[in-house]
Amino acid sequence: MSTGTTPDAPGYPAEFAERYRDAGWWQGETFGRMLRERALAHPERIAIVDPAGETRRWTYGELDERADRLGAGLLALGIGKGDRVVVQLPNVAEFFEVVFALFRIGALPVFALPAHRDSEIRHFCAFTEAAAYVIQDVAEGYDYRELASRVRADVPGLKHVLVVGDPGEHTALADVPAEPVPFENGPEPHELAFLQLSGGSTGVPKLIPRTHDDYIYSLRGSNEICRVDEHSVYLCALPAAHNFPLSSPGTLGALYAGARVVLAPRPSPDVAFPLIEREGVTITGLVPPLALVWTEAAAAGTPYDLSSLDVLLVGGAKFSEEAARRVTPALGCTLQQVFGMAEGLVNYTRLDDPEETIVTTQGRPISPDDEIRVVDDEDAELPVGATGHLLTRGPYTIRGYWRAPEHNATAFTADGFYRTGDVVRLTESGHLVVEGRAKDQINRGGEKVAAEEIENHLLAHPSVHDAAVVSMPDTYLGERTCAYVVLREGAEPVKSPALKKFVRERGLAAFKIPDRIEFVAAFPRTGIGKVSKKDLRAAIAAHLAAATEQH
Ligand code: OOB
Repeated sequence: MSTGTTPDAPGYPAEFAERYRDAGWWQGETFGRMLRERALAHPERIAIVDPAGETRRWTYGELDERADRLGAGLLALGIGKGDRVVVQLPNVAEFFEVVFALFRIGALPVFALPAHRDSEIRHFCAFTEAAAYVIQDVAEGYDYRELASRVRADVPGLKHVLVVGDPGEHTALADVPAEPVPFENGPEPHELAFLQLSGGSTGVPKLIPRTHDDYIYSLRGSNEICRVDEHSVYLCALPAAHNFPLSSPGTLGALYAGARVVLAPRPSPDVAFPLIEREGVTITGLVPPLALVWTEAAAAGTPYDLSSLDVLLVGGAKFSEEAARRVTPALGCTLQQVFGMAEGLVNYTRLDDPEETIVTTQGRPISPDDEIRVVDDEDAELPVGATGHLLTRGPYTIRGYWRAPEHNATAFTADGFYRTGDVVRLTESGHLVVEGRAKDQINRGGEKVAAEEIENHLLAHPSVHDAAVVSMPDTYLGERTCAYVVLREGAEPVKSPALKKFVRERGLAAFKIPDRIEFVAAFPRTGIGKVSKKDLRAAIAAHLAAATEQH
């Protein structure tokens, strides 16, 4: 039996697929059928609450019908099974209408983030040969219709731009739905459901092919561990398209459980706290910098009643032990650390773990079939307690990126383990502690920046001879980006603000613009002549520490 292998990406070898089915991890579900079953079981129950403007409350029945009607309309536009559709929406109810319509007809959402700009969106549309691109008209003051017009001019294959709100020169999403039709060629459980984005360490973000079977298993597992059931109310405070709020246990986990999803247009306490009180939110997930802001806001005293909140998940970047200890006293809920990745593996501390485990570890895997290896630089397995590279394989971890055979050859071992790029230690209790990172990536409070991607943008400047982007410590975000630049001899000298502006104008997510630029005559080198990023990181860290001491 086929296992999700396509010409575009390797799937699970047959013996593994069989094992995961026999073990009951893969239960032959699809997202389209899952929503239909929930809608039949409890049509009147609220599925989605969108508080922007006049609060909208969509029932399971309504969401199901909308997905059917939009699916029919998309088919009528010529969008069908296997086609890619780049979805770039903020936290609005239509996000779910769109993705479930695509799930139903077997078209693959490509989950862009609202922060992405020309450079990323152009790449996603061109690389995936997208049939359509779905946007909101304007969000947070940014006009996505203009972005779409520019992308369309560059990517002629992109046939449809569908807009939530005022479409301008494009097509209104509201005009697409049609009379429901039977979706005869719907996706099978082992087939792809969507393409998720990797945080990445390469020049452009890689695409992660996830199947219905594997992703739904991660939801079911997450729900059990996070105790999400039909009484839960999940607040989606992070961007809905990201893997963490989507599936850990996230909005899709909540919908799987027949629970309620409340969308926060922004994650700040002034928006989220009143929603927690009004909607009786029981569980939510945040990146560490936001968890700190919430903790401080609650500790300072808030007029809002947060007592419904049972669980706060924190992940996406390392949460410091000191900050972790303050969560429960301030917010009155249980902290659950989550260390996950869009490629698959997700680890959680358990709700009944001892406090020491909750505040000092990043949890343990969802599945008994998640295989964990901690290895040295030569891939030799290390004893429990030693720090090394984390490799993993399992029932919801991909076996290869989409259309990336060369990269796959090094990103995975010959026997299919994914090289996470994370440096970890395994405790006796089987929990993982994240100690660092070997991949060339900066984790800016959960937002991932691939050094090479930014270096390429810097190198496009005529005065730049060489560039090396590294992390620098930051009390709020954990890390920020520092770009070291060597200027071209004899070229027009350029200053930091002008170079940042140059990068910004190339059109990329604001979180990727270097926070700091340092000009140097030459880079430190390693023994074999490579740029020593370790030395650069140490230099900027020392410089910042000295500067703080002087104050
Ligand atoms: C989540 O997914 P991605 O794909 O944006 O980033 C994955 C990477 C990991 O490889 C690791 O480097 C880092 O983010 N990370 C953490 C962490 N959680 C993620 N590093 C330290 N401590 C943690 N708790 O970020 C993601 C996906 C699903 C659930 C949660 C996070």
